[in-house]
Amino acid sequence: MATAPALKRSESIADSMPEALRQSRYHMKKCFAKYIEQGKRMMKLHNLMDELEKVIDDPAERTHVLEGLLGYILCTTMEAAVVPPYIAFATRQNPGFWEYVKVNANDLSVEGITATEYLKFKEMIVDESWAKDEYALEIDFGAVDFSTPRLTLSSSIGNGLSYVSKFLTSKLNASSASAQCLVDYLLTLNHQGDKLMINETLSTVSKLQAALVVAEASISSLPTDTPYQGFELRFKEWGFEKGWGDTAERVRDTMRTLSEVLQAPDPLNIEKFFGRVPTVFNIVLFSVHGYFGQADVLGLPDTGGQVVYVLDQVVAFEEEMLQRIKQQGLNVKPQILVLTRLIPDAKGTKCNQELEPIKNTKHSHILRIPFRTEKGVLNQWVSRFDIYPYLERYTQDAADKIIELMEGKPDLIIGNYTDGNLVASLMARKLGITLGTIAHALEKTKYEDSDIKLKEFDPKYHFSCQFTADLIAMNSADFVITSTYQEIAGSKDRPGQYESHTAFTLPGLYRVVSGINVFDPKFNIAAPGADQSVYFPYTEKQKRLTDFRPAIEELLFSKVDNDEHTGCLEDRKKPILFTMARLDTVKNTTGLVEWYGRNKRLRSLVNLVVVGGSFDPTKSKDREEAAEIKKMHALIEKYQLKGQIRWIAAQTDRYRNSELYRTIADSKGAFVQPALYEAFGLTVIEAMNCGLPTFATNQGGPAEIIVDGVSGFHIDPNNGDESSNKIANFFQKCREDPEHWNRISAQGLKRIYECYTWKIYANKVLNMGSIYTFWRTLYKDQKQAKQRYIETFYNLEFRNLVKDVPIRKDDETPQGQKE
Ligand code: UDP
Ligand code: LCN
Repeated sequence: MATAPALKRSESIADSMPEALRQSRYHMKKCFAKYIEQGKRMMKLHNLMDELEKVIDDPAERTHVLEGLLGYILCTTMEAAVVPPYIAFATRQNPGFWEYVKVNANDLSVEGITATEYLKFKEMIVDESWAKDEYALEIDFGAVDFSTPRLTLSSSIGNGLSYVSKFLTSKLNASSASAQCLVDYLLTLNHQGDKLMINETLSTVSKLQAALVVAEASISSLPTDTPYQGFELRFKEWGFEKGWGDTAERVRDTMRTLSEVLQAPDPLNIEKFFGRVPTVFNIVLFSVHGYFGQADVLGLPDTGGQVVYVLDQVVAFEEEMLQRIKQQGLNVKPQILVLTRLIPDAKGTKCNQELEPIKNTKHSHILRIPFRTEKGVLNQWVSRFDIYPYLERYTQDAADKIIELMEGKPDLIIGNYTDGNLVASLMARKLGITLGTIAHALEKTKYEDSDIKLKEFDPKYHFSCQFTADLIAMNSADFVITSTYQEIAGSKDRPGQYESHTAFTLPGLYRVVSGINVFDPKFNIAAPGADQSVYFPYTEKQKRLTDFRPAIEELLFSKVDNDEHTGCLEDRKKPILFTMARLDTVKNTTGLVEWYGRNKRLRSLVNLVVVGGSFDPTKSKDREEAAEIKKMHALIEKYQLKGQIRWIAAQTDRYRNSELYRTIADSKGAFVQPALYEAFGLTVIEAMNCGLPTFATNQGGPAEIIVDGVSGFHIDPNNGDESSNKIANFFQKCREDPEHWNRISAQGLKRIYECYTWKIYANKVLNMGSIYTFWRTLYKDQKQAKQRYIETFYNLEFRNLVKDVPIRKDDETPQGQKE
């Protein structure tokens, strides 16, 4: 199939399909007759291929068809809606580029159709009368979003920041009015009322340009390290305020950069200048659901990598902000608040405490605000799927408290996940502040056909609320932070999480014909890191946390079974294959155990250590976890793994965990992340930071983190034998050439230092905060129009949907947990 010819860029599927069908008309007639045989239904690529195989039983003939144009067209098909006599195909030749065609199975005639028409086909399968309703609600964000520039290449998606600098360049070059916008913008800068950069004396481009020349000349006679205070008064007379730099050298450099921008704008200077404009001093981050705390929360429902990510993010932001504030010659205390939910019934955690300082920071806090209803404060945790009825009131309560604590409005609001993003967007609108959103993982792509199966999913997951909230947040956002490219636009064969919101339908509710545009320059990839003071290489002997050694020795090798570990490792000399994750189905930990069980060669080479969950299914609060626990016990039994596997219950101490990764590295072992799908995968970078060679799923973010065969390895979670052999080959090769292990370990670390550190992340995101705050002022009118559309959608749709989500009564068993 790989040899099938690609279409030329200019050729559409609709144009080429008739020819493709003609090439093997006889087989195609049979094949399309087969497709429609079962009546209305959705088909995926593998269904289309299976049926094709049944119809063309001669392998040579089949290969001929698949290597032709038709094979290529089928390979670009993401799904097909069968409504006899038609089959409507949703095709995608490249990330972000979709085309829809319908084929009549009787005469094989082909016609290009619009997204709307395609969605109607899908609706016909589940709700014919709605599909035929001429007045069915259509959501079209594209219609109110026509003037902002767009990228055109799939390969540019996710590089928003650098394209915004380019677009700004042409905008500033094009008209003097835009340059005046920049001056007007600089005039608005202040910190708690104190002006920054310039004052009204420099109210026009020409005045500013002239003053910059004078100031630069006067500065050049000063020693480079002269503090700003040494010439502050003179500068003020000319119209300059603080914020240009802490020393003569820095001030001169910033001024020169602005002069260059005003003279002949270029993207590099624009990015550099905005990296220095003092815009962001106070940040509010929202991570509303779950147990958000600094200790004892991992493993509780809805609490995973997001908590780790947000806490590390705060430390990185604060460090970067302190450095920038100092370098710009300011004496300002930055403040960061992480807003979450206060849970009175906190199960021994600190989640019932209102304000908690964040460790390793000077000025950052967790602020917890309870969920309130007409009946008062809600005491217990609620699942993220049931959280929607509380969010509007929460936003109001949170806004009041934030303004009180910060003594004013924040400069930047960042949301996390659907609930945090919705609250963040409501608050950003209310306060008129720049908004960034982060999704970690959008729920929509996790469940097959989650749009048209709305009726099936909604009672349990309230996807109608979730998808509506996601659309509101992603369209309100000034910039979207993602961890990987695939999160936005997927890969060649798989649509991205955001991309899947471009066109979809919720039959009976609304049809989205333009939900989001992944070519919008608001999309940015800024991958997180792992805290390098915790996750450092196993070779840094003097830093090793040796106090944990006895506990880790016990954890890995003691011969007893207890609540913390079960199974034992008889041959201590073997390297250890290690995995650690929440015991969810999607993490596929049991899959790894099964691969290991089946692969004798791998078993002879290494021991297996698994961290996750607990051992008694009856004590687990989560239905999915309970099933995984049972499955794990069954696999250990089935493959007689005792003696070769150590199963350790979920661990909460990140310091001890880091030493565990390093101990595994001491054994010349490896880490495996075998998830069926992983949005990003913090454990992958934790392991790599510790110098542990890593095998990670090729489904999702880890495929981008690791360069296969260089800085680690990709494994296919859907092909266990191939994956376990790949791992076995690695260990076999390490036996023959111990340097092989060292090379992969060193390359893994190199990859991390180049691309996956919190320092890189914080620098990028703060630059976004600065540049998009200016960018949004240039498109004020359009933004306002779009905001009105969003408000209508929120009021008429979201608020109504929320009414169907039951308000939780305290002491009720929450959904998502065991009955
Ligand atoms: N983790 C942990 N103990 C466990 C399992 C996981 O401390 O028993 C941590 C792990 O070190 C990582 C986070 O939880 O920091 C999981 O993040 P990841 O992105 O891998 O997955 P998520 O749980 O967010 O889906
Ligand atoms: C949520 C996930 O599912 C993971 O893949 C991410 O690594 C984590 O959040 C942090 O972003």
